[in-house]
Amino acid sequence: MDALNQSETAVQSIDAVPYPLAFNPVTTALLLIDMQRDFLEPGGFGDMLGNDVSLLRSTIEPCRAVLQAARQSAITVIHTREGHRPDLTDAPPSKLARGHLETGIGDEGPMGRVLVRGQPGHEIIPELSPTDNEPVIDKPGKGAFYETDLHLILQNRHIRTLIVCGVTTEVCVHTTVREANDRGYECLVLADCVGSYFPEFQHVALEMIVAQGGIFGWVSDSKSAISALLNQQEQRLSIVDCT
Ligand code: TIU
Repeated sequence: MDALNQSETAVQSIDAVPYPLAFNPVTTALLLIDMQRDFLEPGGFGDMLGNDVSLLRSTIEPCRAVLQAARQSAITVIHTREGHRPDLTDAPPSKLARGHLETGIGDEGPMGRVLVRGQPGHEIIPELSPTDNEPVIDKPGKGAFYETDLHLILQNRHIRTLIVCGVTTEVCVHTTVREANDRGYECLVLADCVGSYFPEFQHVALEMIVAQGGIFGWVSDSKSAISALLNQQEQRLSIVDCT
């Protein structure tokens, strides 16, 4: 049975707001957005923008648990990283200039050159290191679809549903969810797996996703997602046992 035929038959449900989301593990991917040292560790880009990075670190453990469940249930896992070529030719001058930062994008910081590919700060945090079979999308913008091959990869895998985790909620997570929504994907954002430097933005950004009957998608949490992923995995295994 191919992926598309299976998608018509193996639908599961996950508790979510504004209503349960039907999903098929075969056509579902976990998308981990920008869980990089530059955003989550002291001395990175987030820190240099004047933010308290500890506000994002509460997402690490729930993300790790969801990642483990996704791997166990064999759904597609994709990571993204925001950053630029070492010569910064893919960074808009407006982005480089913004903020009048003392140490900005491309400058030398405590974790190497800020938001530059190949530098220590650009790496995904060790707690969530990708495995060799998990694509890593390097993106120059806030949205994961902008000037990347994410859409192509998702189309080739027949992905329809995205379970979205990462940072920051109102910046790269929101931009990506909006891009995905316009491309026809169903997005489920896990509230405890996305983080903002601004608690009030975290709250409002999640409200914005589910307003008007789910204008951009669904919001749930790590516990519900893990339970749904592992439940479907158990069901699939029991079907295999019976054959
Ligand atoms: N500054 C901020 O909140 N976020 C970013 O610059 N990038 C991401 O959100 N990944």
